[in-house]
Amino acid sequence: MQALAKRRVPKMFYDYADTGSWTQSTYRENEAALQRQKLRQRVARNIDNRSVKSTMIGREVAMPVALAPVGLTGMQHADGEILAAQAAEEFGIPFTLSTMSVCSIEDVAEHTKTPFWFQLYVMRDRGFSENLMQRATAADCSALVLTLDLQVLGQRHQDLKNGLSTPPKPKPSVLVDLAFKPFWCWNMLQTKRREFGNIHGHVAGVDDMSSLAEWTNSQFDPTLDWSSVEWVKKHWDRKLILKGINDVEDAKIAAGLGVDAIVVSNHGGRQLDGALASYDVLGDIVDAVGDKIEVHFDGGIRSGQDVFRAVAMGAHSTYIGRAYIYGLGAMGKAGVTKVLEMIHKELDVTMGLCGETDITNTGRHNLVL
Ligand code: HOC
Repeated sequence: MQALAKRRVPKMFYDYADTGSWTQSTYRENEAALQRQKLRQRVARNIDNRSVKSTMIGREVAMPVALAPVGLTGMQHADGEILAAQAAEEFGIPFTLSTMSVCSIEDVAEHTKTPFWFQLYVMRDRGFSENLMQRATAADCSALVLTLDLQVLGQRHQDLKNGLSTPPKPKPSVLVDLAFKPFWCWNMLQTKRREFGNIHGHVAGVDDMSSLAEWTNSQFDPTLDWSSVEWVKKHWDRKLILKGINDVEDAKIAAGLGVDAIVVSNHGGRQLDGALASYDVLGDIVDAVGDKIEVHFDGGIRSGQDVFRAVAMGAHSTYIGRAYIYGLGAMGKAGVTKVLEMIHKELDVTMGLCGETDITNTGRHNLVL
């Protein structure tokens, strides 16, 4: 899927999803840390009738996996957010729409039946963020995923090289590249959605790609602090998940704020390069707050084995980002479904070969520690 997505999606957008910040060490470590974790093989146990069904903040899920919020998903494939949301809905797992999506909250709500989750950035313009929460409420979103680790944008060298800057500075090579991406171009020609749908038309004077990008970049709020979570709670009365916790002390503070879950995450290695791989801090965070709050995990998952590793380490459930983005870029909705089927199968077989029949009963006894 990754190879096919790379062939089909314009380099500028493929690279946007598939790179990290600065030297990309944390981006690479996220995957490597999971790979290092060895599993305990157990034999001669009856592993008939296996189940990987679980729950996430009270919602039943076909497996402990949700689709993570990913900015500009609609540039990997036309209408990408709608297609991914539909694939998740049919599979029975949650979809999270990014504030920085191409399709708007309303677009996704119109094309799905199951309530999805909405990821919020607290912007300098608090009125705008408040309005986003009202729109998410009106669209029946059942949970808000509040991202805490992007008060300023990590420097992504590859985006700058590709001209994906604010404002965008596309190079002539972008046009040459497009000539080799007919599948992507053809699909893009069929849709009108090519801008930040949650922002476009909702902010005065922000009406083209350049002003959109510039406004957006100026809006990430460096003053965001723990009191911002209290502010969000005043405007959002449904489930609340805090994303971007990569430190035990932060996890303890977050767990004391009366939210429903935290997501151990370093933003896929896109923010603080040099930060610990999410998996390397997961166990300590689970030990510190796992009895008080659901601990979710994001960062480096590329297979069902990785989902198993994270759940066995103590994560209640996981998120995939790039893994489904590859499927989307490669084959649209069918590609996302295919990725979910692969992960489900890998998770089921891995669990069985570790001697377990129920994902909710797995734990550190399944890991070589
Ligand atoms: C100027 C737009 O979560 C990412 C996204 C958010 C960044 C949007 C930048 O790429 O990590």
